[in-house]
Amino acid sequence: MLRISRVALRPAYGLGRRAISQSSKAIKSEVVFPGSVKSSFTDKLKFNDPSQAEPMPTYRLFGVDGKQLDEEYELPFNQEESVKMYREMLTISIMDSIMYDAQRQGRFSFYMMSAGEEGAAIGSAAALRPDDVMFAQYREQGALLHRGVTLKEFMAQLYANKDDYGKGRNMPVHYQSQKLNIHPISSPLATQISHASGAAYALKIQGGDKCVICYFGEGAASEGDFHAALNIAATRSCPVIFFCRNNGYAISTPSLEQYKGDGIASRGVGYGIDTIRVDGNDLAAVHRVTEEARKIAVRDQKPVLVEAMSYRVSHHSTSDDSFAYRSRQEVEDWKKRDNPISRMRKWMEARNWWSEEEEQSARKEIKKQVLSAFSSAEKVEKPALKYLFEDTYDQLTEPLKQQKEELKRLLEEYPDHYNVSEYEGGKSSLD
Ligand SMILES: Cc1ncc(C[n+]2csc(CCOP(=O)(O)OP(=O)(O)O)c2C)c(N)n1
Ligand SMILES: [Mg+2]
Repeated sequence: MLRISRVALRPAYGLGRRAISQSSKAIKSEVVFPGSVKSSFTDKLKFNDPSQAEPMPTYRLFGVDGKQLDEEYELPFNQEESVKMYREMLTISIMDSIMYDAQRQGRFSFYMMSAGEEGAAIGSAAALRPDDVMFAQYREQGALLHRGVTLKEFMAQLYANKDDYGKGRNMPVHYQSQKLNIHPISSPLATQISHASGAAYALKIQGGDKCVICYFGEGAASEGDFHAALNIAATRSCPVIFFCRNNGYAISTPSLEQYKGDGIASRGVGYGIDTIRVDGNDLAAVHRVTEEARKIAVRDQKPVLVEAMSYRVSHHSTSDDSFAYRSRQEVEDWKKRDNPISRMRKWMEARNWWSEEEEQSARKEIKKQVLSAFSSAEKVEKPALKYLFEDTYDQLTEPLKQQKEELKRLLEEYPDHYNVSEYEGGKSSLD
C-alpha cells in the first residue's frame, strides 16, 4: 500500500484557508480533505468500537484510607491552608444540614445540599485566583464560600431579604457576587456553560492572565448548550476550565442512563480539549488537577475539561425524596465508605494537623456561626416592592407602569391580605 504522510502534504494546522488554497495550486498525488485533522488512509475496514477503548483513568493523590499514593509528591499547602479548606468543608456541610431542616420547617421555600461534593468545590476553587471568573450550577456553595461569599450573604439570598444582591427576585440558592467575580446562578440547565465560553473569549480578547471556571453536573452535559459551549471554546481557543461534577445522578436519572460513552471526559477529547478525570472525594487531587488546568488555560489560551467523580449523598433538593429511586442502603454505604471530609481528615490526622478535640470545637463554633447568620437574616426586611418592576428596562414601559398601579390599587383595596410592612418602605416604595 502506498503510504503518504499527510503531514508532508498538508500545510500546518492553523495556517488557515489561504495557505491551503495556495498549496492546491501545485497538483499533489494525494488528496487532503479539508475536514480531516490527522487522519491517514487505510485499506482495513474497521469501525471504532468505543467499548474496546481504554477508559480514562481517575487521578487521585490519596486513597480512601487517607494514605498518600505517590510518596514523592509534596503537598502544595501547609497545615494552616489545609485546616482552612477542611473547615470550609465542615462549614458547608453544617450549613447544608441546618438549612435543609429550616426549609423543611417552612422558613423559606427551597434548598439544595452538596453533601459528598464539598471537596470538589473547595479543592478546585482553592487552585484559582480571585479574579478568575466563576460560573456555577447550584451545588457549588463550597467554591463560593472559598471565594469569599459570607454566611450573611448566603442567608440574605436564601431569605430573599433586602441585602440579597438579586433583590429577592430569584429562587433560593441562586447566589451571585459581582465583587467576587461570580456570575448569578441560573436554573435552566447548562446555560452557564455557553456564557462561560463567551466570558472566556472576552478575557482572551482583553489579554491578561485570567481564566474562567464553569461548574456543571453530568446531567447538564446532556443539554445542547454543553456541546455548543465546548465546541466554540475549542475552536476559538478560550481560556476556560469546564469543571463537571459527575455525582452519579441527575435528579432521579442515574449517570449510566445519561450516556453510553466513557462519561463526560470522553466528550472533551472529542472536541479536541485537554481533559482529565479526577477523584472528586480527594480534595488534594482536585486542587492539583485544577491548578494544572489553570496553567494550561492561561498559558496556552485554550479550554480544559475536568470531570470530577463523586456521589450525591443528599437528596437532589428539598423538593426531592431520593429514596423513591435509590435505596437507603446505597446512600448509607457511600456515607460510611468514603466522602471528601473523612478522607481529608484522615490524612490531616496522620500528619498531626488535626485532632478529635479540634474537630469537636470546630463543629460547635461553626454551628453557632451558621445559626446566628440564619436567625439574623430571617429578621431583615424584604426588598422594596418596586423592585418587582425595575431593572429589566432602563425606563418603566407603559405595561409595567400599569401593572405597578394595579398592584398599588390591590394593596389599598385588600390591606388584610398583604403584609406589606415586611417589605422595605412598605407600600410607599410603589409611589
Ligand atoms: C433545561 C432544564 N431542564 C431540566 C431542568 C430540571 N432539572 C433541574 S436540576 C436537574 C438535574 C441536573 O443534574 P446534574 O447536572 O447532574 O446536576 P446535579 O443535580 O446532579 O448536581 C434537572 C433535570 C432544568 N432546570 N433545566
Ligand atoms: Mg449529577
